[in-house]
Amino acid sequence: DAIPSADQIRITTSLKSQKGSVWTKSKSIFEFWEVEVTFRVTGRGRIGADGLAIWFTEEQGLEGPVFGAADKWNGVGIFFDSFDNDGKKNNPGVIVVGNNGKLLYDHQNDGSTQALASCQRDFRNKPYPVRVKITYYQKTLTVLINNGFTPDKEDYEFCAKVEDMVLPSQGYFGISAATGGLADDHDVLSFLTFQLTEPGKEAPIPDAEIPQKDKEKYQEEFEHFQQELDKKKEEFQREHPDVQGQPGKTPCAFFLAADDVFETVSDRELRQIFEGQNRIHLEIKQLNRQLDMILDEQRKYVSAVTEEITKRGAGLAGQQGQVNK
Ligand SMILES: [Ca+2]
Ligand SMILES: [Ca+2]
Repeated sequence: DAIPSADQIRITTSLKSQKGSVWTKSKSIFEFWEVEVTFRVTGRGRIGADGLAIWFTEEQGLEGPVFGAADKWNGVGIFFDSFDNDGKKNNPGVIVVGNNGKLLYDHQNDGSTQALASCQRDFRNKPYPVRVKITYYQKTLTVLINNGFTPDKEDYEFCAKVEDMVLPSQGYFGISAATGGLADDHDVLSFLTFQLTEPGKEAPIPDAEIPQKDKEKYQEEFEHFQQELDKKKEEFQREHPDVQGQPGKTPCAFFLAADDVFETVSDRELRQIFEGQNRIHLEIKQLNRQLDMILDEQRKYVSAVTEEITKRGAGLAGQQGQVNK
């Protein structure tokens, strides 16, 4: 049910029990690769669902129960799991799950026993889009995240690393998302794939002049339908006239309605906190840089002084030698 628009693709709208996915049209033959994905997960609730997944799989995924895509995939899924199914208070979180086509995803436990690596990050409702950089190089899969606190595109933090990971040599990249009883908007702003080549090795493409990162910007033409969204929303509203506006009858609707009352104020406060944190973050970075410079200066000074002392020591020893004669 992915819905494309000019600058982003809405994988799911914030309606209950939605699924959507988008896949590359052609198989990637890159031995080593990197993907950079920019997305937003937004919802009115303090808790959202279900989450978003980035895939590299042998076949294009069909619709299914694993964050909108099919189970028993062959390849790897990087899951941005919003909802804490097992109640261990470790969501939203990011987990990496590999599959040889036989494993059934353990949704009820947030895949905790199947995770090859994970990190706990709250990627929902951030002032800037969340950026993820996933690198697969010489059997090592690395996940870096810019958590959407800063607009700095290169401000990545380490999230997870899986070594000795064997992935299909060819496959499709994809992104999928799903909502559950609670519902977030899952919007993808960009999805870029790069080929990585070993230093000194030719890229396996006949033409020369292949930069180390071969910019293969994949912008699928999503010719589907903005109108479908409106139609669906209208249908949903017709079928559930009580959800909008009034306090609802189900716990979920009530939760959303209750949140609505405070939305503007808390949103503004949140934004102010985010901006404050961002400034602090930048200040600390600046201080760090200055400290590094000072330490470097000090090192130079200390070594100059040490040199001088050594020289003088040598001179003194020489004088003493003369005196002794
Ligand atoms: Ca979950
Ligand atoms: Ca959990």
